[in-house]
Amino acid sequence: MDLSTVQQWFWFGFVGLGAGSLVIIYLMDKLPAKKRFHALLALLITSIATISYYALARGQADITVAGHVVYIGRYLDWVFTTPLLLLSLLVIALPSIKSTAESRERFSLISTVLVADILMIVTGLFADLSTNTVDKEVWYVASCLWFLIVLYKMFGEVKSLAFSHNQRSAEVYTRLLTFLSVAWVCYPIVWLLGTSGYSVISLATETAVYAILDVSAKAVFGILVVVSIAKLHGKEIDSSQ
Ligand code: RET
Repeated sequence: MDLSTVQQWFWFGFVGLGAGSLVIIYLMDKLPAKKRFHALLALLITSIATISYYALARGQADITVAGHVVYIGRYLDWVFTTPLLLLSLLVIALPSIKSTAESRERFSLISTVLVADILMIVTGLFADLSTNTVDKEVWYVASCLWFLIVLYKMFGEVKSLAFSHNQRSAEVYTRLLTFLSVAWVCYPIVWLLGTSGYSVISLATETAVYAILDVSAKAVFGILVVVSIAKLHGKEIDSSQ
């Protein structure tokens, strides 16, 4: 079988995310039963991405619009996995609810972040589907604005609420959020430089960078979440059993 470079990178993503899922399954056991949902959430994210990479590699997740190939599978993946990634951080930041008022505040904060994130992906898809520059730029800017709202809320309100609850989990939250943000900021840049934007980089380079980013932002990130939770709850991963 003769694979193109693009296809090879799709398979790299598939293998990387699949392997990440297996590592998360292995680590899940090491968490106290009440904390396993963190690992389940991480596993759900890597599983969705593994499926998406399989479809991309098999050529089942792209459509051609006015001669331009849109990898629709990416957006389908992101529209589920990016809210779940944010949720995995939000449940670390805001673990306990002490009053009804707090629970309402928490609900509206979580919904704002998740809705803004979903709109970021949907408007990004519209940018990719646009056949003229004006539409493309308007949708792109809209998507970036939603992205800024997500970052603003996560670094602002969520972070300060986290510190008002529990210092140790707030520190874990901040560390994971910093890792996540560094990876996430690269996506709109790759998008703009790649075939969806100004085609400054080749499709092969774009696919390679996305694959490396996806493996880092989902598999490596998921493993970091599980290890951090294990440490936070006093169960050393390597000393158990
Ligand atoms: C797009 C294009 C339009 C502008 C912006 C974007 C942001 C995408 C992001 C994606 C994150 C994806 C992750 C995937 C899983 O690992 C849609 C590329 C702002 C932030 C983390």
